[in-house]
Amino acid sequence: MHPGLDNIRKYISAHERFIISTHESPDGDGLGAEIAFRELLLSMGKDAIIVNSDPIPEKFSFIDEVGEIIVFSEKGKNAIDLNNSALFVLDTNDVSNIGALNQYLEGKIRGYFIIDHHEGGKDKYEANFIQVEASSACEIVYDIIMHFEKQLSPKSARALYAGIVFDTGSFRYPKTSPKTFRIAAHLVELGADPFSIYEKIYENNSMASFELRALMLASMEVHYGGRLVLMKLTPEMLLKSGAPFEEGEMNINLPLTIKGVVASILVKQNFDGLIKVSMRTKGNYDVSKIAMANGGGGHRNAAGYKSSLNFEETCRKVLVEMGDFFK
Ligand SMILES: [Mn+2]
Repeated sequence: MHPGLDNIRKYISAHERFIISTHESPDGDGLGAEIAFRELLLSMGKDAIIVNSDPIPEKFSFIDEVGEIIVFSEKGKNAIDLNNSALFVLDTNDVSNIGALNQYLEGKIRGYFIIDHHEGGKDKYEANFIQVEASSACEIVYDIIMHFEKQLSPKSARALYAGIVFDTGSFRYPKTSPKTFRIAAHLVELGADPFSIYEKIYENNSMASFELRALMLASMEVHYGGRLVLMKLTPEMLLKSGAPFEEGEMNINLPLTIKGVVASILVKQNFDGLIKVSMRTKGNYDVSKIAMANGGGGHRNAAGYKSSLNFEETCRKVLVEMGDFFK
């Protein structure tokens, strides 16, 4: 049995009223986990509300079927009962990642408990429920619900399935395990429809986001014998396409689908003028070191930093920095 199960049992029995939250820019996994987890707490006779600092991105709005997720704001504040409330943090191991809500709750609540599957923050493993082998926070929440022998409604089954599909890239990413498929099978039995959820997540792009993608692909430069691709995302492209910056950022993963490409660089600028570099690699190319040397951060295969140079200088500099990998 995972020690997190005992931790969570104690935490739930010590409190009556809970606030559930997830990281800023919430994704399918965090949102799906919140919906099913709230149902669990309610079924145990507890009071529980979901409050996020950021609104639900349009593409994930289908997960909140009955509109139970509160967005933190002046209005949202009134819905939060701070008396004896305790916080659950889902899909991030750092409470500050839940955004403005965290600052508001600081010093006012009884404590927080993390349910997460990200690496790092090892000091938190003992007191929370952190399982880095899990494909998703939804997988952990499923385990918790089964452990307490509670029912999963079709609504929660759909929410958890959507989260797992999103966080595993449709059952492709490395943490997808036989267990992930067993859980998915059970969720389908309970009411999740794989085709309809796939359509909602992957066949729901706006025309504007496609136009932005076309502009970004047209900016593509191939370097180091086809091993590295650099793309640009500029305010001009955002204006021309009408798509939001966040949708452009996601295109960084596209070049890694090209045979032989092991590194994708995106130099990006939003309307605020700030220039940022994002780096993604496959295999043993540690870009976190380049990010840290420039005052940024990240992981071995995904990292970034803010640049103080102009746009073109930033592109040249990161190419030189990446060049060390391809000597
Ligand atoms: Mn996740």
